[in-house]
Amino acid sequence: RAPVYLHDYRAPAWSVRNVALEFDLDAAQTEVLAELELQQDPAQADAALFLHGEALELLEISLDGCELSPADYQLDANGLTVPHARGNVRLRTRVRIAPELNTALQGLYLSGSHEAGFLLTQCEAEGFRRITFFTDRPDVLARYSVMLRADRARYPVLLANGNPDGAGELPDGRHWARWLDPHPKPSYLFALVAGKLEHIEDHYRTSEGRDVCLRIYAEANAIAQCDHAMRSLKHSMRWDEEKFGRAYDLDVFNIVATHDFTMGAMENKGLNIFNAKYLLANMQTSTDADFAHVEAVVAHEYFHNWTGNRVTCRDWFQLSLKEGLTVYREQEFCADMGSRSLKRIEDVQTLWRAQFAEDAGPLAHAVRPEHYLEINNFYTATIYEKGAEIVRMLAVALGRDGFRRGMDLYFARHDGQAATVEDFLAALGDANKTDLSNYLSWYRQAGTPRLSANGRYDAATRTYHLQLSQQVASILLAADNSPLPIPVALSLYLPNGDAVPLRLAGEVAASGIERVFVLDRDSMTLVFEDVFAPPVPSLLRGYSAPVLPQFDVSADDLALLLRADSDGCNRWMAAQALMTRLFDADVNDATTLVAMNDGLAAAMDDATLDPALLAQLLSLPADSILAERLAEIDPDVVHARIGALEKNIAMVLHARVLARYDALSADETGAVEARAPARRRLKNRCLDLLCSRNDAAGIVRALNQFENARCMTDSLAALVCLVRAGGEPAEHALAAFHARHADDALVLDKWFAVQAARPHADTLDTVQALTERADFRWNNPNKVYALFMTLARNLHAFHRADGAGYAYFGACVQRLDAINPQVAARLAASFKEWRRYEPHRRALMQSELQRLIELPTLSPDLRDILQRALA
Ligand code: BAL
Ligand code: ZN
Repeated sequence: RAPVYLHDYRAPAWSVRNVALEFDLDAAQTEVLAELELQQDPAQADAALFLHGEALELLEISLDGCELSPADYQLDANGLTVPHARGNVRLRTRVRIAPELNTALQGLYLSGSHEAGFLLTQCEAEGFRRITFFTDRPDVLARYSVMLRADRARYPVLLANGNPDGAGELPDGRHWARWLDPHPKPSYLFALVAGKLEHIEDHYRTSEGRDVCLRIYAEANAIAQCDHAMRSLKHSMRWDEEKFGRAYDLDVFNIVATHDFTMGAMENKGLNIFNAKYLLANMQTSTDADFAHVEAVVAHEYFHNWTGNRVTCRDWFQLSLKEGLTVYREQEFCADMGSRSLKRIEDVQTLWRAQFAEDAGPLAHAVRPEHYLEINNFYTATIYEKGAEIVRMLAVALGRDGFRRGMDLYFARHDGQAATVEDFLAALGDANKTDLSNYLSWYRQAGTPRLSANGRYDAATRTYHLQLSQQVASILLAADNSPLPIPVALSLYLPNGDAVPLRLAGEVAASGIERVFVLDRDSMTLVFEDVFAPPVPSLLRGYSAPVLPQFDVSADDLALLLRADSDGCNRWMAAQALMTRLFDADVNDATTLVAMNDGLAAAMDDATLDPALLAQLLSLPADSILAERLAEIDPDVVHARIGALEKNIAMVLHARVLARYDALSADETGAVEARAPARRRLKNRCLDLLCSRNDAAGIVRALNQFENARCMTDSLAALVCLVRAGGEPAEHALAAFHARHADDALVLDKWFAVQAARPHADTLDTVQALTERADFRWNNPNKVYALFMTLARNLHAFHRADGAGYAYFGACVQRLDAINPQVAARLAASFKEWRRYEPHRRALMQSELQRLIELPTLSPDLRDILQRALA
C-alpha cells in the first residue's frame, strides 16, 4: 500500500447525492443492489469514475439503465473504474458477499454462530467498500434509502439508519423492512442489523418537541442488563441540549449490543452498535468501573450525533476533529454526572499511561498526522485523549461562555458539512473575536512538551516571580516546532494553606485566587504582588494542559499541596509527584518519604475527604509510568522499587488501612447508589494494601470478601488479591468464580484477565493453557484482549528474561493477523517501547519484531505497525 498524504487532499471528483440499497440478507451469502445518483465535479471533468470496493463479487452493473460489458469498466483489488462515465449518472451494481467468512469484522459480518447469530456491520473507517462499490470517503455525504429482506424466522429484527419507512411480508417465510435516513451522511456511518434480538424501549421528548422512541437491542439472555445504558442515554440527550443546545434529530434512536466487535462502540447515524462490554451492566456481573464505562461510552456515541455525524470530517487526517472533541464532551458529561475532580484524575491517568507512552516512542504521531499507511491504526490515545486535551485547553482559554459561543458558531457554520481542524479553530476564534490559529501547532506536533516553573520570592517587596518556560518534545524537531500556547491555571498557597488573592504587577486589584495564563512563547515571567510569605505554586490546576510538569518544588511544598490544595486533581498530582520521586530514589529519600507518609496519613484522618479521592491519593502511578523514569527499563528494577514503595505505604498506614477497611466492609450494601462506588473504591484499595505483604490479616479478609461479596466490584477485587497471593486459596476462588459465571461471556473475560495479570513468570504458561479452553475464542476480540492486552502489561510474564514472553506473544500476533488484522496490529503495538529496555530484552524484542516483519504474508495493518516500530 502507498502512504496517503494530507497535502494530497483533493475534493471528490465524483459525489453521491442519493443512494438506494437493497439487501437480500443471509449469513452465507448476501446480495447487495446499489443505485447511486452520481455527480461529477465540473472542475474535474476528466476524472474517471472510481468507486472503492474490496472482496465484492460483481454480479451485475449498469450505467443510466444500460448494462455494461466487462470492456466498459475495470475491476481490481481496490475497486471499480468506469472510464467513460461523465456528468450526472445513475450507476447500478449488484454484488455478492459472504458475511460468515468475514472474521475481520469490517463490513457486513456474523456475530455468534451460524445457526443463532445475527448480522451486523462496522464501516468506520473503510468498511463500507466491503459491502458495495462506493465513493467510500468521509467527504461524500449522501441520502440513504435502505431495503432489507431476509428470512423472518431467522432474522425477525431488521434495522438500518434513519427512520423506519414500512415493513411487510414476502413469500417463502421472508419479510422486508425499509429505512430512510433524511440526513446526508458519509458511508462510514452506514449500519444495518438483522437477527433475533430482544429490546427494551423508552421515550424521550426533545427540547424541540420531537418524541423519540429509544430502543436497546440485545440477545435474549442479556436484555435484563440494558437499563443502565438506557438511563445513560436519556441523561446524555438532556445534557447535550442543556450544555451545547444540541437536540436529537430522528424519530428513533436504536442501540444494538454484540459480543463480536473490534472497537468499543460505533456511532452510526440513529443505529449505534456497541461492544456488549460497554453496554450491559448489572451489579452481579459488572463492576462499578464497568457502570461508569457504559455511561461514558453511551454518552460518547450519542454526542457523535452532532460532533461527527451532523458535522463530519473532511478526510481521515481530521479524525480527532470528531474524536477528540467527542471525548472532551464525554469527559465533561461524566464530570457533571459524578465528581468533577475524580473524573479529571481518571482522565489524566489514562493520558499519562497510554498517550504519553505512545508519544514518546516510535508510534508517536501528531493529533492531525500528515500521512498514514493504514488509517485503522490511528484510532489511538493521541487522536482521542490528546485530541480531547487540546479541546479542553481551548475551553479553558476561552472560558465557559466563550467556548459555548464558539461551538454554537461551529455547528451553525458547518452543519451538514465535512470540516477540518482549521474550520474548528476558526469558528471558536471568530465567535470570540480572537485568533486561535496558534493552537494548530498542538494538532501538528507529535511528542509531549515539558513545562518548567521556577519561583523566586522577594521578601522586601513582597513579590513572587514565577518563570514559566516550555520545551517542545525532541521527537518533532523535523516538523513544526514553534512554541505552543499552554494555558496554565494556577494558584499560590501560603504555608498555612490559604490561597493568595492574585494580583499581577501593574494591576489595580486582585482578581480571584485561581487564574489562567497562556504561555505562548518559550518563556515568560509573572510577577505577583502582595504576597506576604513565600508561596507554593499550584500549577496546571485541573491539569490545564497536556504537558510534562518539571516544577522546582520541594517535597515539603508537595506535601502542602497534598494537604491543602482545593483542587482535588492537584492534590492527587502532588501525591503522584512524591511517589515518583521516591521511585526515582529507590525509596531511599528520607525527606520525601516523611512528606509522603505524613501527607497520606493526614488524608486518611480527614473524615471529610471523598473516599474515592482518598483511594486515588493512596494509589501509585501506573507501572508503565514509573518504568519510563529509568534511563533503560529493567522490569526487575521496576518491580522491586514499586514493591518497596507499596509495602512502605502498607506498613506505615497499616492500622489506619485496617480500621478503614473493616468499617467500610461492615457498611457495604452492594448498592449502586451514588456514594457506594466511592466507598467500595477506597475499601478495595485498602484490601489491596492489606494483601500487598501477603499478611494473614489481608488474605483472610480477601477470602471473606470473596465468599460474601454482594456485587461484582467486591468479588473481583478480592479475586485479584487472592490470585496475586497464589496457592490454594487462589485456585479455589478461581474455580468458584468460573462456576458462578460460566454462562456470562463478559464475566469470563474478567476471569481470563485476572489470571493473565498475575505477577509471576509462570503466568505465561497459564495464558497458554487458557487459550486451549473451549470458552476461549481466537476470533472474539474481547477474549483476545482479555488475555493478551493484559499479558502485554505484565512485567513478569511478558518481559520474562528468557524471551519466552515475547516469542509466545509474537506467535499469537501472527496467528491473529490471519483472523482479524486490526486486533493483531493493536496487540503488536505492545512492543512499541522496545528501544527503551535494557540491552538484553531490547535485543529479544527486536528479533521478534524482525521475525514478524519478515513473514511472507502480513496484513497492511500489522505491517504498518511493525515498520513504524522498527524504523
Ligand atoms: N468512531 C469509532 C468509535 C468511536 O470513537 O466512537
Ligand atoms: Zn468516538
